[in-house]
Amino acid sequence: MASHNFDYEKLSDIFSSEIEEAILIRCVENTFLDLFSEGLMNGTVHTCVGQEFSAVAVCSDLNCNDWVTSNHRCHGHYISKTKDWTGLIDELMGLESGVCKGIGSSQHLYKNGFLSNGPQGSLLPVASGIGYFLKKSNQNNIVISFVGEGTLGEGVLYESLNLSSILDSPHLFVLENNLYSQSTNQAEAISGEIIDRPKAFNIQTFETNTWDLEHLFNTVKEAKDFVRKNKKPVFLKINTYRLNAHSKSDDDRDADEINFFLKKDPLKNFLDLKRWEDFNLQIENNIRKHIENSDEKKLSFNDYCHDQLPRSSEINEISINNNNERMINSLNKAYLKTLSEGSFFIGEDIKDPYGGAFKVTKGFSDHFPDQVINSPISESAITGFGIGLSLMGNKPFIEIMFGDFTTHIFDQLITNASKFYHMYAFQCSAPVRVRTPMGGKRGYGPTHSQSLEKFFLGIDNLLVVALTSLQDPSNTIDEIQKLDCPALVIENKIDYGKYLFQENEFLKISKVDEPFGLIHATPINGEADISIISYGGTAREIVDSSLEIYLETELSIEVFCITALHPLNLIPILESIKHNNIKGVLVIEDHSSDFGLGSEIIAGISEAGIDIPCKKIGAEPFPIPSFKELEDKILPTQDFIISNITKFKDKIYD
Ligand SMILES: Cc1ncc(C[n+]2csc(CCOP(=O)(O)OP(=O)(O)O)c2C)c(N)n1
Repeated sequence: MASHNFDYEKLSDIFSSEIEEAILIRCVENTFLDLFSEGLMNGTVHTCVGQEFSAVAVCSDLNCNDWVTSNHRCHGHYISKTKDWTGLIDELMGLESGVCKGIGSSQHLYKNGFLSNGPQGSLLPVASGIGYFLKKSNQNNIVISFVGEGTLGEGVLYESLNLSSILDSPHLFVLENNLYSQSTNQAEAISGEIIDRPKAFNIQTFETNTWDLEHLFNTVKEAKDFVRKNKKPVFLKINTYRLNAHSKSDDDRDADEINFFLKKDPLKNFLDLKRWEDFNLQIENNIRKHIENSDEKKLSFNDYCHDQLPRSSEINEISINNNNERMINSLNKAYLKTLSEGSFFIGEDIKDPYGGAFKVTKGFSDHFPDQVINSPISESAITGFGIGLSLMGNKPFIEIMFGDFTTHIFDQLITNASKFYHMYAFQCSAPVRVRTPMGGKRGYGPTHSQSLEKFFLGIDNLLVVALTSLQDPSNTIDEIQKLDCPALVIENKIDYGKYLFQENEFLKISKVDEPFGLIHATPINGEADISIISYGGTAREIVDSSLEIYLETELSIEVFCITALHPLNLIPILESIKHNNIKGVLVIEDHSSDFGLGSEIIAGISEAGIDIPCKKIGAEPFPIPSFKELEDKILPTQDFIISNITKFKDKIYD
């Protein structure tokens, strides 16, 4: 529609406060470009010049408890939702007075129900979870997610549309269609009609643009009212155009095309009027004064460098007395307790009567029907959804049916859960818990038998815990629930059916190092020759095999079973090895041993100056075959362990 069709004088009266906000956004964006070109800012910036009225229409009149998630082009959304333009400027200038103390800068903002992140689409399932929580807590609030049309290429967007639709999350998806994804014209990236996509999920759609302001404001209001009233998702497509480069100066678009949109830009047309020209100057002046008077203070290294992971330094041995029950029952009871404390459980096929592929969640939905959600096969989205719930104060458990499928959740754990605490300057936490069974020895073959934990070890601010039937898991799960960091909780398929360990005539076990309790199995008679370090179901197998190991190798073993794989506290193990005259250390892992936990442990022993033979063994480095004879040769079985210890013995007594 050509610009002369609109009466900008008349529109000035109808939308005066909205125009003021749009001018403020444009001035702030232009200031950022100036500061960058003067070398006064670090990193990058994506301005929304040309798109401002989208932000103003969607965010300017929200309730304070409504939520907004956004992407890399988030400044306009942020200003409209929070009105905090000074905090935004300070943030991009890297100042402690910035909304996230200068840590997040342009793309990573968090304040009063607003959050943005750079990786496209990653916050959509988080928003879905936030919306669901708002609805469940009977709040008449909604959540809004902004994406660009380029993000239609991301799978998690469709998982999120589906999840929000199925669960009736009051979630407004706003697609800002500016025709380009960075340098790519949408004709090259998008097939079919955009608006048909949400319709396939039975989601109500609306469409408008940033040139016809009356249509824009009316349509946006209708869309928001629909979400609020019906507690259902809506998809709103806003056609628009960015007048600046994608980020600072990268623009290959046709100059005639840019000029065409410049002429019809409503803000440019308003700024041609004296009234708005004056207002613009006043805002520019305010911004300049703010920058001139800004406090130069920056966050210190010491104030930044702390995380939420449990670190213990006390060595404290307590004996373990397990009930005579199966691991699966103790797990079931321990998790049931967290339900009684309010946690949500989300996963595929977890509701009764099925109760989960391995039956860990049996009985949960019967007892707590409102807290147990059967999900679609959408591991990435349900993890994001759980992160959304966790931002709202819940400590939910997400079940990934087989550990193998944790490959799908990598992005949510790294991009969102593990980072939120730091990148949003300690203003929020994402205590989501992902629980999953790892491991083979059940013939499930190459994609249902893996132990993938090594890929998650060392992710900053992510707790990784491996449960084991050597001890009742309830205490560990209680401890996890006290923490505010995200956690990956590894169960083990072959461990589920075992009875919790009862002291045998050969080994006694105790717990060292609260709170998670490194488990120490020591020979009842006499001292150990070698230490074996392992975790999870494999540690249980080693402890069960201790007599056979002794009879075959004539070596007396002690076993350390590590519960917290990350953060790894080696101090009690190192102290014990030093003081008990241990002659060698063998680390046994479920996965192939290259670049894994064993490498870390042996590095720790070496760094501590303990000069004894060490060896790591694990699965052979090939996909795990299904048929038993070959699976037994690939995974660390009792025979394999005994033959390795025999070889290791020669090395020790060389
Ligand atoms: C997962 C992911 N892949 C790639 C990028 C790099 N990137 C940043 S912005 C962008 C274009 C996004 O286009 P669109 O979603 O249409 O939003 P617009 O920039 O047009 O506002 C790309 C590819 C990213 N941030 N995240």
